Amino acid sequence: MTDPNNANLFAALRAAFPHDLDAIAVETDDGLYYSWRDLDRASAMIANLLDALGLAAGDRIAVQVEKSVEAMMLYLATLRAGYVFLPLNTAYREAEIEYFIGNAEPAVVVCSSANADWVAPIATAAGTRHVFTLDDDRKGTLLEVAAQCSDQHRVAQKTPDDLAAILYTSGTTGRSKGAMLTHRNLKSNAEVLKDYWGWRPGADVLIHALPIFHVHGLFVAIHGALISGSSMIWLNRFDPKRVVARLPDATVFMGVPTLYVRMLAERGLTRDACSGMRLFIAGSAPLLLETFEAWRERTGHTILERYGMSETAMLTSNPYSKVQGERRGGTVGFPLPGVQLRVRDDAGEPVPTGEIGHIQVSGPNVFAGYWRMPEKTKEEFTHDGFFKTGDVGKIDGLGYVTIVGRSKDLIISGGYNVYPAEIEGYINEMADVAESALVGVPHPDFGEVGVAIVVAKPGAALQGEAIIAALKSRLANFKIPKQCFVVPELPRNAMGKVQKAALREEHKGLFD
Ligand code: MLC
Ligand code: AMP
Repeated sequence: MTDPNNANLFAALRAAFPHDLDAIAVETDDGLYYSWRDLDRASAMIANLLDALGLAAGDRIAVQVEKSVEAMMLYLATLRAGYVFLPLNTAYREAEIEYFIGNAEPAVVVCSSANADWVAPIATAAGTRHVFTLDDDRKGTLLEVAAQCSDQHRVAQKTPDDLAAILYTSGTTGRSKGAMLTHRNLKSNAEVLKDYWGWRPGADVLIHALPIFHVHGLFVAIHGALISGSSMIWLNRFDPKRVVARLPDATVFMGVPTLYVRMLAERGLTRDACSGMRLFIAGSAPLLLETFEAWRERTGHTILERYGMSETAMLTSNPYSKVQGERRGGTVGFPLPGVQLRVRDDAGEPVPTGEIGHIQVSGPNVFAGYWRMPEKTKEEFTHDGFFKTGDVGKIDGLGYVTIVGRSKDLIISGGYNVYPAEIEGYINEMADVAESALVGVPHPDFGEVGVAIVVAKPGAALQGEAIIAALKSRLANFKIPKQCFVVPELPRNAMGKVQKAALREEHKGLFD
């Protein structure tokens, strides 16, 4: 039933479903079971619903819903029907959603029924023709309408260059940009990781505890399990106790470093609990060496750290098998097969082995450009076609890549990106504010968090708490600075540029 000449990622995922379609594909932590046949039928029904809307090729399906297996089915259905999936963080508020929907002009918006009263008007104003709801309790208009549709659906024919998804990311600077990912990008990465991480068709069980609106939970985790015909234990929310309790039933776990830090605080995390586990994978933010070592000490397992980004999916990985080398804490391993990764200096020239420079990459996984931003796209690629990641790092003599920092002004907090310019923009708009700076400082739980330093207009009285309260009504919760200080002036260098390094240094011990 699947056509090997179809580049549609769904065709590759579907082809890997086990022969026994009645076997369990997903078990939710609250006791629901979904078979492979359920995934096939439900994705067919939702795909038929999308097809019946008379959408054009390339139309975007924007989705801001709580995590659920049905939300994953909507993703699979979008691929299957050949449209472009546009996932949105559930924490985003009105101004953020207005920007994404206005920019992407989706034909369909799917939101939770709790948010429909404000999301639907934003969508309608942007020209979206169809708004559905989908909740995490298997309710909502999307499923009501899909229930009327056939459960037979022919997978849409796609070329490798057709778009499969758009992920909004701030890239290296400025306002959020939609990274356009093709079926080739996603499929090639899924196939490479299947081999590299030794996925065992039908035999692995992944604990899926990440959100499904970013690369890590949506692509790396879901594709990894499905393309190897492996089942998942599904948690709608990360809960360290529940993950630890389910380890004996699983073989693979993936998480951002915060998840590992929180699991280490659980007494139930023991060698015994992990004895059936094959692989722990970490990424999306730097894994501290102390977490890497504490994990090995406690569980006997060495975490495999890998590195990627929205524009490229996965780029590097520590080795899975000993034959390839050891897993080195503090490094992100080797470029994956098919990925070219190089380090260049400010002038774009190669740097000697072991020296620090800008990381540039190319390969079948590297995105097709930023949505409707050809100029920005051009700026982010070198003349010979390498993407400038905005990460700063080095490659040692054995080929291990280490990320040492970022040239992009980005804070990664608990695995979510926070762009200082965006938050500063909101603070600077406040009536009594003259200027502000947001810097990232170390945090024991989130790795790094934002701290705002604000200067009041002459004569104005400002309170840090009031600034934080005002931001809370407008921005996603993870972007809210954890502290806000009002100061007489910001430190500047001779050129008049705010010295963020000095501010970071001053506040680095805030959360010790
Ligand atoms: C929640 N909070 C955060 C936060 N998450 N603050 C800073 N950074 C974060 N990441 C704050 C909320 O604002 C709130 O504050 C309080 O914590 C409780 O909120 P919550 O929603 O109940 O938090 P919790 O469920 O504990 O979430 C923490 C988390 C979550 C670590 C489980 O952030 C998470 O799932 N992170 C994973 C992100 C991810 O998947 N990244 C992959 C990106 S892909 P208050 O003050 O309101 O109480 C990528 C590419 C690649 O980068 O390489 O993979
Ligand atoms: P995003 O834009 O959300 O896709 O975030 C991608 C960024 O996360 C990368 O450019 C890196 O800065 C960072 N990142 C991802 N994985 C790692 C890692 N293992 N170590 C350090 N930084 C990482």
